[in-house]
Amino acid sequence: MNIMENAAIQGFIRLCDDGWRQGWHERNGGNLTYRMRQAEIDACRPAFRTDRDWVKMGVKAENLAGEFFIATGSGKYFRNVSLAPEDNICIVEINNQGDSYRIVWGLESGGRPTSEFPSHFLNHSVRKAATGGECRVIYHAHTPSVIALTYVLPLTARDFSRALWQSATECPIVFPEGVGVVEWMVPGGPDIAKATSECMKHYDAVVWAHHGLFCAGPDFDTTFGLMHTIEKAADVYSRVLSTGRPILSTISDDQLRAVAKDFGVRINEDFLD
Ligand code: 2HA
Ligand code: ZN
Repeated sequence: MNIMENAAIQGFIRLCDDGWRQGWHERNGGNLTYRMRQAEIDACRPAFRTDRDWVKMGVKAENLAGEFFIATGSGKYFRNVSLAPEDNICIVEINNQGDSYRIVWGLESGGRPTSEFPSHFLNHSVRKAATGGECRVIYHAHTPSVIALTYVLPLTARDFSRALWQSATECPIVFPEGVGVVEWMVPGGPDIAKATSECMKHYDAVVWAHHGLFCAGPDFDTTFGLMHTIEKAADVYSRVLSTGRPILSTISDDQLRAVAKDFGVRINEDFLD
C-alpha cells in the first residue's frame, strides 16, 4: 500500500494546498493536524517506523492517549506540502500517558511537528470531549481580514461574534455559538495552548489577536469551510469599515434569531440584545 493513496493523507494535503492558494500561509505560517480513524491507522501502519524518540509536549490529555495525528512540520511551508508530503508533514503517535509523541512516518529530512502542536493537542482534547468524538481536524491559518479586525474591535468573543454574524447572512448558521478570542500571547507554548483550549470548550473557532484564527471540525471540508466563512465575513466587515462611511443598516438581532430558527440552529443568545 502506498500511504499517499490514503484518503486522510490526501484530504490533509488538499487542505494545505487550498489554504496556500487563499493566501493564508506566507512562509511557514499556519499549521494543521488531523486525528486519524482506526481504519486509517491500520491502513497506514505498514509504512510506520517506531525507532524515533518519544518527545514530551509540556501539555497532557488523557483522552488522547494512544491516538495518531497527521501534522504539518515545524518551519515547513504549506506551499511545499503537495510537492513533497513525506518531507513536510508527519504522522505522530501519542503515548499511553497522553503527554508525549513520537514521529512514526514523514519528516524524512528531519524536523518536528508544528510549533503549535501543544495548542492543537489541547484543542483536540477539548473538542473531542465536547463533540462526543466527532471532531478530528484543528486548523490554524493567518487569515488577513480576521487579523486586521483584531486592531480595531474590542478583543471579546461578543464583539467578534456579532461583527461576523452581521457581515454575512450564512454566519449565524455556520457558527451559531460564535467565536472565541484570545488576547495577544507568545505563540508556540503551553500558555497560549491552555487559553485557546479554554475557548474551545464553547466555540469551534478562536481568534488569536494580531496573529490569526484556529478552527475545529469533524472533517477537512467543514473545518476549511468554517475558516473560509469567518475570513470572508471579516473581509466584508473590513471593507465596510474602510469606506469610512457610517453604517446605515445591518442584520438586526431579531433577523439573526430568525435565520437561526429557520435553519434549525441554536444561536448563542448571550451575544444578542
Ligand atoms: O507555524 O503559524 O503560529 C507557524 C505559525 C505559528
Ligand atoms: Zn501562526
